[in-house]
Amino acid sequence: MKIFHNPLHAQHAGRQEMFRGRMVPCHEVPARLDFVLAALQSRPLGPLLAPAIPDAELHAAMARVHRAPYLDFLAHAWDAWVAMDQANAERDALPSVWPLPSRHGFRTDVVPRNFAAQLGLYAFDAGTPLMAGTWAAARAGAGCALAAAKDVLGGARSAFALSRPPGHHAGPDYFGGYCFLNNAAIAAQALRDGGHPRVAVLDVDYHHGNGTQTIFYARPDVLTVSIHGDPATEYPFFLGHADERGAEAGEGCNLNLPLPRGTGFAAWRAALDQALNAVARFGATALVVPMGLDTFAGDPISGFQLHSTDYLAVGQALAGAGLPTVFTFEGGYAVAEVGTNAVNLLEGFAQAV
Ligand code: Q9C
Ligand code: ZN
Repeated sequence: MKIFHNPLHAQHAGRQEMFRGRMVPCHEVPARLDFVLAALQSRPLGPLLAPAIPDAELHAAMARVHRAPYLDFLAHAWDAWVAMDQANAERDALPSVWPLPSRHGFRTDVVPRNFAAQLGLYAFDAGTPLMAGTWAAARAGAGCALAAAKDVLGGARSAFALSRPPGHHAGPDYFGGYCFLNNAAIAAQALRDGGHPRVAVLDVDYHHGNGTQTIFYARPDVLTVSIHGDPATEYPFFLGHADERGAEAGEGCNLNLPLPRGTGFAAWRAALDQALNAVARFGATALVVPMGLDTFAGDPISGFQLHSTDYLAVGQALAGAGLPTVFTFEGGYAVAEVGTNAVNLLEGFAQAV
């Protein structure tokens, strides 16, 4: 399994996120990726590559799943933030005002000139700081996802896009949940465009993959499945319920499997079987796994009870789908354990193949 890692990831290093009225240290830190690299050093799964995708090709792939005005906003966000006030150069950008989209007549069709208001138009939380290197890091990360998809299109059984910031909360034109560009969606769309007629996304992060669901919600050619903490109590709260089944031509092509906080491996594993059955019934010819390790019992912001050895079994079960598979790196905030857990999952997959 080739591992496409993002050499620019550390340029995205948020200092603080807003949590319940206070600023707290960011959970989504560069060390997360370094721990995965360290675990891969002692248990190599394949060559480590830094992808170099030509700019035009990368932009075209991002534009397949994100709207042009949003990509343009991200490309210029840091400069616009500093232009508001030179003192902003010392602080990360976070929104503090929102338009309550689709409620009470707030306008989202007019992009405000005020940049703080633009942040609120394009972000859905105040926990996702944007800084000078965010665009470079996120874009290089999308390059990892695209490179992994191309490797699988070239015949590889699997590939891993080892990148941060993560992606599965980012939608067609918004960021949030520590995510800016939806790497899993970019990979899934690249697999479609490369000739796979039906692609499945099976999201195993603790949090609902709201961005990926939304991007493909009306599409019959991409199945999105997510196993996650029940949004009644867990982030992202406003999407991820079991009755969201897809829309229009995509009716029946979204499956949410919310589980209560506190869920242990036996019940989680049963949900994974349900998810894999849906993937098989759909007739997918390729699979994308947004791989979050925040289902781990020791995760500081999540509520499932998986243990490190369980991830070997998760990888083995995923391999049982028998599909060419792209893995993207999503959440997992027990920083010292995230490398072991990620490599356990991937090793379980690789050894089962
Ligand atoms: N103080 C991913 O796992 N809210 N994103 C956390 C904790 C945001 C998680 C609040 C969680 C986002 C990719
Ligand atoms: Zn998560």
